[in-house]
Amino acid sequence: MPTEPARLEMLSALARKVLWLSSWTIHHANHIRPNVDGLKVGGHQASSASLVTIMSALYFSVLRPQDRVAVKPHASPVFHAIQYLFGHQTREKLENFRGFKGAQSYPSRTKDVDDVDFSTGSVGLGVAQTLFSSLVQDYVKAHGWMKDRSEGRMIALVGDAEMDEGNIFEALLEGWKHGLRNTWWVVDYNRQSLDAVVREGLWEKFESMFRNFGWDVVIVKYGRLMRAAFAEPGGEALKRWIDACPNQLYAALCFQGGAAFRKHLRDEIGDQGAVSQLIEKRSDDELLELMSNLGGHDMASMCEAFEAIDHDRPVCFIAYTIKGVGLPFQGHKDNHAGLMTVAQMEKWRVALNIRPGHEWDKFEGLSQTPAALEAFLADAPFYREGRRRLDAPVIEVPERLSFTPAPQMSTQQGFGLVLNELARGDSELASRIVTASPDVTVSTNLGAWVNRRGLFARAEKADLFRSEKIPSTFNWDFSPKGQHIELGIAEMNLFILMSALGLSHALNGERLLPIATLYDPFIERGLDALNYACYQDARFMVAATPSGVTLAPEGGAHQSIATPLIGMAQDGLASFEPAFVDELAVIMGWGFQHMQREGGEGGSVYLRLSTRPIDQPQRMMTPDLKKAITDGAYWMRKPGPNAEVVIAYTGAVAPEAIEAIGLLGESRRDVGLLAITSADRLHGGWTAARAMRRDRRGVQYLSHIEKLLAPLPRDCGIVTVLDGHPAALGWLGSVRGHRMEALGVEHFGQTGTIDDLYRHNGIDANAIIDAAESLTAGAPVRHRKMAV
Ligand SMILES: Cc1ncc(C[n+]2csc(CCOP(=O)(O)OP(=O)(O)O)c2C)c(N)n1
Ligand SMILES: [Mg+2]
Repeated sequence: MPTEPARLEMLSALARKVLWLSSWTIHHANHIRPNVDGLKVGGHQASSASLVTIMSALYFSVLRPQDRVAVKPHASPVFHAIQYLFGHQTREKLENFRGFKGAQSYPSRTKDVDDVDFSTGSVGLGVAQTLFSSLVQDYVKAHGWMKDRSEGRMIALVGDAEMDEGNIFEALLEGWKHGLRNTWWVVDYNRQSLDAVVREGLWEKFESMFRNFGWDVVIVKYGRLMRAAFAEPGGEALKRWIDACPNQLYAALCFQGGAAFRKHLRDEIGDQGAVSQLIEKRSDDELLELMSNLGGHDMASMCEAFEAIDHDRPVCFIAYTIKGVGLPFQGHKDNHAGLMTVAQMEKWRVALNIRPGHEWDKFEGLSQTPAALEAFLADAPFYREGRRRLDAPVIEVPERLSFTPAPQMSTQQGFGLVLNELARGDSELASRIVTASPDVTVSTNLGAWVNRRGLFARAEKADLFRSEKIPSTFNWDFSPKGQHIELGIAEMNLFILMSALGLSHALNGERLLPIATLYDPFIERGLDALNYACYQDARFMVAATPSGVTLAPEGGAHQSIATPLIGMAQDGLASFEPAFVDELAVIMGWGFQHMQREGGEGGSVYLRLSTRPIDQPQRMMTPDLKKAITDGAYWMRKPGPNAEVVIAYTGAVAPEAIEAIGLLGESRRDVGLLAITSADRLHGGWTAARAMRRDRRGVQYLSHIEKLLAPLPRDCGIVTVLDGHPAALGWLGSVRGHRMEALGVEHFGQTGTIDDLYRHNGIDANAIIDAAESLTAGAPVRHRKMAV
């Protein structure tokens, strides 16, 4: 049903207001707010303008409360202006756009106050997030948790140059495999990127690609004025000219205006009677209005396109637009950072009937009455049900996660065992866990969990090997009740899926506890997506294994060095590298709670695990030990009062550290062994304690690591060792001013046995002893064996 004229009129008026308010926001930040550092706020005005009509159509009319939207980063001022009209954004924050605690440059779930569904900023990621959020909605529905909620459409407003990002294509493929539904991508086809004009004919490539993946493609090229003109005598010739006009020329003519269009049309179409008349009967202004009436700027065409969708298949709308439309630099190829001058803004203000001093007034200059506009906004379906951000109760985590112990185990094995125990039980926790892996399910030890809990698909699909009775260790049955989502190899998809699953409590009102497994080095492949997921406060657990050079013969190229530093530096991610499985079980239990803590208190969890089987300690897990493990460290062997040296180790090198301690004990006094389960938590605790002491003078708060190191004599040396970059523990000496040597791995790529590689990289027992000797006086220490 076409939107009725009165409604269109209202929507167009609001869109005009949105264009003004978003432009004024940027103008204010550049010309009115005192700007001490002289930096201009570019990159928004032109980019925002092209989406004004489309976003106004969506937010003021088409969207339903259950829909979720990812807005192209540079359309942030448009989003904030729309929210301002709805009363969800404050003038104060708009006046402080891009300032400290002001409205954010790119829509931010965590930093903005105005109901952002998905953060954007790093182009491509928000787009893919909508796709995965739709799969998550299907997951929630298939598990019977949708209750009476309707299915929402996951909508991305996409820049055409944003489509260059490879992760979008990776997501498309994955979406197709999972029978994607309820996803709309609206491509702002302004044929401009940041630097340049987009290649000719790109829309044809998009069209065939999307259709290939089963999407509906809707091309919204011509606005109503254009369509009416095409119906006039000579209109066909005009349409042919428009269709044949190269992107760059069309953009340039939009910038130059009606007279330039007229000249080109005359020169290129020539005198052809009807079409010449069609052109000549319009003034320059009218001609420009006609030629810039592309589909994406025409309220009726956009509403029509959106409202015509009567199915749940994914849809790609390709909406033709002009970058900077309606602004003096529309179409100019340099307009990305373009800003209107004070004089241009002033002229426009007058044209819009906005009185000086009333620039922020919501309805200033519009011909409709404020009451009518208010009523229209209050009636917008999107906010009819009030608050759109949902929540879900905390899922209880058992006091202790159990596993079947063995004298020798690797942490990777332990991870599989803990999950297997959970899978065997019937806890609420286990029912809310969703696992996913990029084609490394079995090789990261998720097999037992998947065998018990099954793979997820909307439709049942039996494991043919099983039904054919061919022996196989793994049961690969798919069903709507399955709890493992099998992904292709693309790690970007893994982390964007984590981002979507990890926001389910806020988006679907149903909490999921997602766990991703992958090989540790490939964290780097998905790093921007991981960072993005953390930035929007999605909650998940990553088990990365194998890691380091400890994976030894498996492949030099797969050895990870930087990941301990990534784990420390990544905001919103608590990182752990336990050596023993009892530690891992404690950390996982803590992790499931951490994933559910509110706001800044909680976050996601990264477990850097190993395939190296090592002797497991036989010990009681006391509450103190538990706490120390999750705080990041404990004394495996307490140093005596006259300690000359202590060894601090992390992860799989525990046997080397233990061996070195034994040999050192023969000639060095009171040596201690510090087990570090989380360099990240230790360092974070230390930073927080310093900040607390600085902010509240007199408070004698000590962090965990300060307390642990406090008893060490001043001249005691510290040797740190891990299978990763030495800098991860290299800060330990500065906690209390101890001399130290940091051992770790700085080069990768060599295969060999663990012994070969530990020796080669200087993280074996001998290297630890050498380092301890260099920090202490005394007789030479007996080495493990002579280096060969
Ligand atoms: C991953 C990433 N790389 C680079 C950028 C910088 N950047 C911001 S917008 C943009 C291009 C914008 O082109 P398009 O998507 O067509 O949007 P438009 O400005 O035309 O609306 C670039 C390169 C970014 N935000 N994210
Ligand atoms: Mg563009």
